[in-house]
Amino acid sequence: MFLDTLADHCRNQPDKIAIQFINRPPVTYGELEIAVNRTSNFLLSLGIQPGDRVAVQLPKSLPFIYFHLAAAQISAIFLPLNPDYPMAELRYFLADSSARLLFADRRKQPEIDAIASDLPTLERTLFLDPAEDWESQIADCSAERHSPMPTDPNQTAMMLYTSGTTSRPKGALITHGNLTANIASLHEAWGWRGDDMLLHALPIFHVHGLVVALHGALHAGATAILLPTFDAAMALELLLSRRFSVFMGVPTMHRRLYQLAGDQRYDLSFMRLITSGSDRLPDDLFFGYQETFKVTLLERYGMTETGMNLSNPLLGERRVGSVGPPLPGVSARIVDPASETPLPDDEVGEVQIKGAHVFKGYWGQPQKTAEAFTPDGWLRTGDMGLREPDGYYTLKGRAKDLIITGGLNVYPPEVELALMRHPAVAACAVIGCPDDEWGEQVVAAVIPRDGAVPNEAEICAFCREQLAAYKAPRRVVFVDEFPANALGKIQKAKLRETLCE
Ligand code: MCA
Repeated sequence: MFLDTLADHCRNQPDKIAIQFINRPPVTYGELEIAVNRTSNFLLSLGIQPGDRVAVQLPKSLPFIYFHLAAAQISAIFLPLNPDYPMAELRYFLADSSARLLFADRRKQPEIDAIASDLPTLERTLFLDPAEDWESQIADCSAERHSPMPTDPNQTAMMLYTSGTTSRPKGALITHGNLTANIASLHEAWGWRGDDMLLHALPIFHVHGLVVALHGALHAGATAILLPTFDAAMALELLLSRRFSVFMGVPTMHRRLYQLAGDQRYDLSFMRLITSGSDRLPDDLFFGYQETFKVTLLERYGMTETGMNLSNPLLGERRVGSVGPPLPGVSARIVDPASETPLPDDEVGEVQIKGAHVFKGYWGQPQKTAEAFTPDGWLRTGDMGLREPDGYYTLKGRAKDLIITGGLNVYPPEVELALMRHPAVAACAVIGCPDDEWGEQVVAAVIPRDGAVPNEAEICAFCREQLAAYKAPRRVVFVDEFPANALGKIQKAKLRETLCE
């Protein structure tokens, strides 16, 4: 399993650097093992049992990584939360998951203390300053492992919340077996090596940054250098230092690097792997990157419920606009969305996925879990696509109305719910409008209440109090009515035509 491979690296190469935050002291594999064991023992001393949910809402930091690995090691369920979630969202995730323990940023203590009384299952919140030295706080805990490593592949390692177009966010349960299967197939497909150096600039509360990037490097016994947040100028300077062999990003990050380069030409061809994912890679960026950096981006396709499914090859053609063939151990098919019968090549249908990497279900939602799978066990991704005769897949659309901005999914109903709480809003509809930098931007169309004089900035700010910043509308347009079909249902495609510039 993934944790066993990591333990082997810790034993076999204790002096090698495992992770290092930029401009901070490095952490070797030997030190990582000690810190994770101490953190595990700390969690055990708090009474954390297998299956308990351990929530973490901290910036990208060493303690975050230790809590993650330690929770997984003692068979607890790690629940990472975006530091940007305001209290309304945080309260929902903590209540729904009935987390027993929360690690949070000390700066948020007053706000979190205020919601804690609504959360009877949350026994304890520990506040940390992420910059402070966590290791010294657990120096009294034993550096030996005192609990058996998880051996059941069906044991849940972490849960990650994903939204839906019709429901509140659901906790996707990712097992140790899922993580192990996914990382093994990526290891094979992307040729991870012990001497790889990863520049890690992604957030680590998602599968992309946590599993694909960080686990990828640790599973290989390689070194990950982490930026706490993405800074294009710093990332470009580091990439040009010729130290790195692997870098992973979302199109918005690649767009910023490309724009930063301007007319300059750079040679990053010494890097063996630069990936793009979480949103479709625009063709102009694919070609522009090639010209500017002498690198062909490798586009791949994944989702929270599965980790990575499809990927352009490391060697061989990285095809523009395509997400490549299935990864080793992954089965994919294209079906007619109505009958769910497989379609011939080149015909567009729903992408369905099967494999040991596919999650086991949604926390406490057997009905939603059942709906996610076909009777014979294929995961319904909700994404549309086609298979070319040579086995490459191309995505052709996504679950109805889903917006992707900067590589993050936004589901309009969540935003609409927030907007409807505003006294000046009589009705609203949220859409994504194309945007060069972000892929899409969240735009709200609002019908004001009679007599109300709503203000765009104030409505945006109102949403941000309830929603993470990336979900809040960037633009609010006031309208008298919405385009609707005969049944009165808002036609969002028409709305996009009129409102997107
Ligand atoms: C930040 N902001 C955003 C986003 N990120 N708004 C919309 N969409 C976003 N994604 C807000 C900030 O709060 C800020 O608001 C304003 O935009 C500008 O912030 P800025 O500093 O420019 O942004 P940033 O902090 O540099 O972040 C941009 C980013 C980031 C680096 C592209 O969004 C990011 O790291 N995205 C990667 C997401 C990711 O890892 N996705 C994987 C999930 P204000 O100025 O008003 O305060 S999907 C996944 O895991 C599956 C498995 C997969 O296939 O990968």
